[in-house]
Amino acid sequence: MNYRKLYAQGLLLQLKKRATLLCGKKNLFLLVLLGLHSLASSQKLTDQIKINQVGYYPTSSKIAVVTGKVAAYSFCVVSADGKDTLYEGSLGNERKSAYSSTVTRIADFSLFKKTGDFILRIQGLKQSFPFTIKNDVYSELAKASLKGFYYQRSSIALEEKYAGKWNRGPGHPDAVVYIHPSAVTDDRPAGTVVSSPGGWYDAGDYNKYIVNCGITMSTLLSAYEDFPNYFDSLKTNIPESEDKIPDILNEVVYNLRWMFTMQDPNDGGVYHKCTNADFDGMVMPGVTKGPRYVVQKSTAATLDFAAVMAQAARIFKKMKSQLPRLADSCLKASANAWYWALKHPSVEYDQARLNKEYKPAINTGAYGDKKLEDEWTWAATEMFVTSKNKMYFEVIEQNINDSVTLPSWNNVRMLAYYTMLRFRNSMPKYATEMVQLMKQRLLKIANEYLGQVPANAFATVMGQSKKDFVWGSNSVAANQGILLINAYFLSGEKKYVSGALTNLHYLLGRNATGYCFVTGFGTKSPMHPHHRPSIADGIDEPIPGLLVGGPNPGRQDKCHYLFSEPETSYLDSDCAYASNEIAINWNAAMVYLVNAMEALQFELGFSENNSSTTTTLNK
Ligand code: 9MR
Repeated sequence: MNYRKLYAQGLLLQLKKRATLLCGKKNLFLLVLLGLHSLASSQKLTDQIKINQVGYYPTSSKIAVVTGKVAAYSFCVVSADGKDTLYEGSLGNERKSAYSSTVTRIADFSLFKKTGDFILRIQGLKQSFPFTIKNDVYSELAKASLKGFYYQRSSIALEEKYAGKWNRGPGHPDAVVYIHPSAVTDDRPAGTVVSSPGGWYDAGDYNKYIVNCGITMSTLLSAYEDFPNYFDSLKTNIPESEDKIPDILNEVVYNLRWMFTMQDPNDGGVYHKCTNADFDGMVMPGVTKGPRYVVQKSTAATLDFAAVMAQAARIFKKMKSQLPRLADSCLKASANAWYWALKHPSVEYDQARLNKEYKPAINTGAYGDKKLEDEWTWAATEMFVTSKNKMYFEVIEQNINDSVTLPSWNNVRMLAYYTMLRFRNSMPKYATEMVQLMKQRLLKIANEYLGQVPANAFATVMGQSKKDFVWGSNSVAANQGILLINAYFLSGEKKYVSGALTNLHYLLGRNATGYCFVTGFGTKSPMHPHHRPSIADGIDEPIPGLLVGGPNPGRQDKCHYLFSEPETSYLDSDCAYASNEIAINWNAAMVYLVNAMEALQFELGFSENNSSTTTTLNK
């Protein structure tokens, strides 16, 4: 989608429909008064009306947020051709946003249930970006976010029939990977060569990191465990789409097979990452041919690996005819990793320290983590649920009093909660108390989120705390949504999914920047993500389906930002890796959130089977 082109198209379209001023009503008196000049300028699009640029389900809540001072008291929903005003509503009172100087007024058109393509109009402003109301409104986005992982595949060529105009050659075959001096053992001395092909590139860079695969794989596998029927029929046009395995799992297997190569078969320990010494330049995969290394094993990587393998084992156990040995291999790899971790309970990957000791220095992403209690709990949980072995339960119990918060790549305790609670009805008696405790804690967080929505200037769960605006803040929004969906599983209460939906709306445009944060979707969408293939492929549009990092007042990239407040410190420039990179862990959270909505829309009454005939309430 080309932002500028759409603006121009909007202008043209609207010039044709010039008898449609003031919320689209044919008002001849006003037409005469305003004349052509003001007509043209008033008909362009504005991002001052923050709207979900993809759209809304017919019977779900529908909110847009107007930012800046506006004199009007009302707003209108108008047909996309500008002809018909279909709904009029009042703007809410002015609110002051907590983490920027933005002032907002809410336009709530939840009662408008007609399906089709629409715009919003507010007197004195240009018109909003267009949006759609229909069943399955996020279905393309849901598929594209998963397809985003296909575009991240390393080592293989992306063929045109799957990748369209973003087809490309292979890159980083990783058939020859050196054991970095930091990783040398007796069995694998200096100069040893191993093979570590496949897997996904982590982000805008071309390296592959085990720790970040932890939360990423878990989020995708959990999406499958939570919505198996939905995902069983979801196709994303990838090379494996014709096989008998759901595409989400086909995609997961592509990375899982790489993860196996990262385990040292001699001792079960897992290398922290497979990497260049330095980040590649802004070139296509395959252009650089520098040496690749696996670096020191770490306890965090090994425990994350153990957790993922244990979760994968119980899922692939049910697919023995399609993937005969995979589940057994996962289980074995998981146990071997666990035993390595027991012998090496706190080996940190401290890149700065290693660089003082070993050459070449490694300067790619560190994903260093000092606090490992959460990794222990998570690995033990996945292994407990898969094996039912009480030994793992006892490890979970050891840290049960530690606090639990929203998950991120280095904070994985909540992933353990999701898994324990998913299987709460098949737990042994001795786990009852623990399950209750986990349930209470998760619901407490969910209730706090919901409690603060009314006070939020954008009426979202996202942005209630300044801490939400970290590097990768958009994944905070998506992960809050996932937590709320888990609260729904526990309680059966729709309000939690409605809360999650506020954050999907945030990600798709109802936020202080006015951006729809997924490439290829919305009118005002990132065009210049910090993503090497998108920069180097010579194609104007970035690779689609990728969630950018989002506002991050830290601005560690030192690029020239136009705005610096927490909610607005986002820059659509390929320089801006601190707010405009893409990453597999962020995309996985998007995959979960948007696909969960598609899976739940009818059960929750956000969509109805006959909603296309629903008429509006006030017209
Ligand atoms: O997502 C990571 C973020 O939490 C850290 O603050 C940041 C700096 O260490 O690194 C981010 O991860 C990057 C990784 O190190 C390398 N690949 C790109 C990742 C996304 O920016």
